[in-house]
Amino acid sequence: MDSFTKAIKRYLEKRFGNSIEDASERQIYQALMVITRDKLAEKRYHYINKLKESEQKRVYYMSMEFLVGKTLRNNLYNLGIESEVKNFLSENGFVLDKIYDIEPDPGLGNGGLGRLASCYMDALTSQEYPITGFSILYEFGIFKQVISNGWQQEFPDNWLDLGKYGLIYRSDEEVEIKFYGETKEQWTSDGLRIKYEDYTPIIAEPYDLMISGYETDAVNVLRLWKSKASGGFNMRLFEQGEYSKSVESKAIAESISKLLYPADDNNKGKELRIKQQYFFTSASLQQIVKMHYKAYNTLDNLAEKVVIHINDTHPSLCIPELMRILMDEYEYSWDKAWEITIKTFAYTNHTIMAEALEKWSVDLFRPILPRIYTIISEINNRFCKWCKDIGASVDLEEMSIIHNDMIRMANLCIVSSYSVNGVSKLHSDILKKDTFKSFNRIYPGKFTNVTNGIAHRRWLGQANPELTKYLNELLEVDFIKDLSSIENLLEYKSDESVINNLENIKKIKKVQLAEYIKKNTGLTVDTNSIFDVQIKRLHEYKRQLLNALHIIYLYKEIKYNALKPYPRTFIFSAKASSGYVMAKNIIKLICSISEIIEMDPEVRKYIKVVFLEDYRVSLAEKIIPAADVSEQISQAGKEASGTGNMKLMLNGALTLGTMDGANVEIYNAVGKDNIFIFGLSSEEVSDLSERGYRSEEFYQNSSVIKETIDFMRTLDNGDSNFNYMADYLVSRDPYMCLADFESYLEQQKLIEKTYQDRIKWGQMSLVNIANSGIFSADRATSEYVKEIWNIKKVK
Ligand code: GL4
Repeated sequence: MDSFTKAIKRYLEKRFGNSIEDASERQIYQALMVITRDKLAEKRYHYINKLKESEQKRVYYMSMEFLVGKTLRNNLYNLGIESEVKNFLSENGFVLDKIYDIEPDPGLGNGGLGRLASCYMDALTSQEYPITGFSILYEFGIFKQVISNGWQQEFPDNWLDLGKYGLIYRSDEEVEIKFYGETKEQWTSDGLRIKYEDYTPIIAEPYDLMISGYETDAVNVLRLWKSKASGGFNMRLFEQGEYSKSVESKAIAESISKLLYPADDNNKGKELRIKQQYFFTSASLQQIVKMHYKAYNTLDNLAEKVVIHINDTHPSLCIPELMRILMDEYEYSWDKAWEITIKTFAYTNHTIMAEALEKWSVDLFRPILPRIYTIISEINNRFCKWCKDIGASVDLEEMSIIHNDMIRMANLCIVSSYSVNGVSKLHSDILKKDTFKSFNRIYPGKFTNVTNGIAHRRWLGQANPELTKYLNELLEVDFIKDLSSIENLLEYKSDESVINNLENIKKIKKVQLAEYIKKNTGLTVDTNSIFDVQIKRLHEYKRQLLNALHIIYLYKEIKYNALKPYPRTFIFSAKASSGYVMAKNIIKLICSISEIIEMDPEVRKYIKVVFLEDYRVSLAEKIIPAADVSEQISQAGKEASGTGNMKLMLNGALTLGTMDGANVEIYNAVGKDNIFIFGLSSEEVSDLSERGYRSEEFYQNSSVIKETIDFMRTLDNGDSNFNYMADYLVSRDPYMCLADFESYLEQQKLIEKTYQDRIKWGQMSLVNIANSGIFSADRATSEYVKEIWNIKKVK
């Protein structure tokens, strides 16, 4: 530790010519980032040497997204030096929390899928498993959201400006990626060889982010690739005065890693997206193969020493890329290359939403990646032939990789991986029984489940130090090391003083959040009110609209039926993909409700609506510990798992949810008396869909629905979109908000009643915290380790 503080002083002197007394916060920030990074790099050196010596199997985790969150606090916490650094800084007049605020959130992901990847990197590192993440160094991560007059606006997020200090540039490991051009078959004395001509080369530059683990010597790496033109700018054009042309190819090349696509759960066949996918998978595969060959002098044992995990289909071009490298660069035959390939890949599916299952049109794809296209096409031919040979009565319409001139990436992944998993029990069952049922028939045993998990060290240890400290003292077990031991809390279920202490901690977190709300929105919220929270991407299937409809109902009842409900603060935070019009309309609706209530002194005594802009990891860390109610109200069958549900439970919020995704497992863990469940089940949703859902019938047949929607229309003032949304609900309502409305209302009433019984609520909250152990990412990753990857800790 002494050396750490010395290093800070030395850095300030050398870099800025400043002693710590004269340093600015910004300089302290930079010093802490760089010194922490270098300390981790040093640890990494020892760790990687052990790993190399042991010649053990490693995992490479491919993901288009890693929603890393701020790194500095996480690293100091994991290194166990946070409080010393805090004291050292405070002796010198600095507040560590203010230094943390300077760091931007590396927003290299959209939502759950990206955050899951980061939780897994953290958990695996804490457990000393050898894993390397691969992704793209997006210059602009997920956009910054600003709400203006209720409408979402997007602004670029230039996170590298201050975020770059955490990265290490590895100029020695650049690779070249080839796009366009033509492939020619050539017969040589060694047989058929592929010659690739007239291609456009792009360089991938590697940047490493050190991933620290909790109280461990392990340090893993997230490698992020940045694109750059091969050969820089065109000097001849520049000399001729053609300045903009001279840098054109450079600009095109660099556009590849310019920006993260801000769409979650939908797939638009964009050319740049294909380029991004191939860019990072090719760069990563080339590096993996090169390293492996260097270590073993052969690739025959690749599958024994390497697992490549494909996080959703976005990195699926890894598969044909490995085939290409094996055949075109290392001269393997098709059969031998295929044998290695299908033993190397494992694939996780994260969604069954049809619009999110990636498909590429052959016309778009083939010119960009001609060689890769031929390989996919050959994989498909052989697969279809194999199906016929085994005589399986299989449905090739459903299973063929290329169908109607579209390449179906999920099918490619299933055919080419040895393991396919879903992310909750329900989701994995749907994959087997429905979405991929024919595949499940011909590949018995290939499909499995690993229910998601979360990095509790971040989501409890760091986000809620007050609760962590209290539980540590109370339980006398290191539940941060092993979350399963948190179940000891159950012993205190009848201990009123414990219930009171938990309630007091919740209150502290609510006060902190209320301050943030005041500062950022100007709204004053009552910290004695129920904090009812829905925070996640804005998607119709997640049904923020159902939540809004309930608030409109309460408004009507308070205003016209003298209802005096227990006070509630509805807190929303959500980004909408920039092209998603309906999602933006829902944000506008929520903001309009908030405004109307705020203007009405009669109503605002009871209910308030807060929309916090720019949802991101660091904001989630502020909201989650303060939540009383966790809204997990997706249409059943649509949310593959959810992970926010787990984070909220861990912090003592009670779930109000449908039987969807991991809610089902939360229900099983806490029991029916400690959760609020409503709505149609996923089978009921399917049945109703098949029969033909008509929301208008629900509107006509239920007076409460009718009155609420009719009232909603009266709120329209021309600038708001109440009428528009009312029409939408009555005429379309694709996710069946109206079908579930009454049962949702019933559970909301029960919540209100239960909350007022402070002991009962406290006990329910305690039971939730105590049963959250199984949702640790340590548990989830251990299942990957044992059931899928078969790797060992680095000792
Ligand atoms: C998602 C699912 O929508 C979400 O339910 C799940 O928790 C997450 C991680 O498995 O993956 N799939 C996509 S796409 N985005 C997600 O957040």
